[in-house]
Amino acid sequence: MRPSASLGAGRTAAIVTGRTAAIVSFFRPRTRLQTMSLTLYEKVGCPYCAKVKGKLDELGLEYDSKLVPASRAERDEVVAVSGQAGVPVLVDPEHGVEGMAESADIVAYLEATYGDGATA
Ligand SMILES: N[C@@H](CCC(=O)N[C@@H](CS)C(=O)NCC(=O)O)C(=O)O
Repeated sequence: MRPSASLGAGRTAAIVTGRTAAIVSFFRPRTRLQTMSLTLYEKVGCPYCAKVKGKLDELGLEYDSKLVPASRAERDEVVAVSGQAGVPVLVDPEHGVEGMAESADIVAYLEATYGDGATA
């Protein structure tokens, strides 16, 4: 008797189902279609920015990176979009996000908007 012959029908079905699910998952797009680009204001060596970039990469999202000046006094552009000088700040015109600050909020937003369970 071959080893596989000793498996019950249910077990065999589970294996087939598991493989099918894996194949379906492989071909399913990881991300939703982006028609307008995301912009991330960031600073070199910024750990909060790295956290957001990790999420963008995980979700396979393309984005434009804008490095802010080291001096807070010179960050006119990021202040104009977000009302404050800290980074990271995300802009997502497609969803009306003009300048979202706070890395935790940005990560949660990206997951909710572009993650597997996205409804937006
Ligand atoms: N709670 C904020 C902290 C962000 C933060 O402290 N960012 C730093 C850069 S890593 C910053 O903007 N510092 C002010 C500065 O660069 O002058 C977040 O999680 O986004």
